[in-house]
Amino acid sequence: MNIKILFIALSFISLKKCNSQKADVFEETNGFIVVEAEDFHSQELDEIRKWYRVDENNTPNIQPDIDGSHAASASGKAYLEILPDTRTNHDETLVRGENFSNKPGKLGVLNYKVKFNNPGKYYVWVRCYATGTEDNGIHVGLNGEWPESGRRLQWCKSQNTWAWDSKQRTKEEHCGIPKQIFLEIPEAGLHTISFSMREDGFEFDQWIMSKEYDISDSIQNF
Ligand SMILES: [Ca+2]
Ligand SMILES: [Ca+2]
Ligand SMILES: [Ca+2]
Repeated sequence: MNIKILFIALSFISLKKCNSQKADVFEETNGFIVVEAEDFHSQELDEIRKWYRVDENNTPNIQPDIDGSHAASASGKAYLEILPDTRTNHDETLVRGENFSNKPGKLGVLNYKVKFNNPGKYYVWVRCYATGTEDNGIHVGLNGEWPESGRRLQWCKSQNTWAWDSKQRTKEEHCGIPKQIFLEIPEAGLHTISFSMREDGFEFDQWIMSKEYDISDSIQNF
């Protein structure tokens, strides 16, 4: 191989690597950060339920899964879905530790690395696509811990479309209470933000952490 061909080959390899590599560490600025769900750093506890990437060229063939791809209308034309989805409605059997986990950090844990410049309290928002009442819950945690304020994110309205929300399901209010989903970042520097399954079939497009609860001015597709 002459030098010129070698150089072209190496350029192609490095370009390809660059194109396929996602940011390993995200950075918060001005009290705000938005991250694509599909750009996670790592996944754990995925033997029973696992997050699969769905995009315009790829729909995972994991059954059961009653609905089709929603990639065309997702941010970045890609999202994650936790499959299989064995409980799509109230009449199907709830199996704790399998298709449901009210406890956070037990099934399908996604990790994201974030460099925070401004410590303090951040509200967590998630963009999800819910088709029923049994695929619309998730948990969020920080540095391997799962505080009460990160448990049971819930969507009720806006079914069958992508929707941003930040509400916590409680015994009294099944549709969730605003301003109760937040994480306290203790100090500036690198932290791990994690999400874990509450209900299988959850479709996860993006997430936001924001010091202001109202994010409507910050994003276009709110
Ligand atoms: Ca589905
Ligand atoms: Ca489900
Ligand atoms: Ca996305």
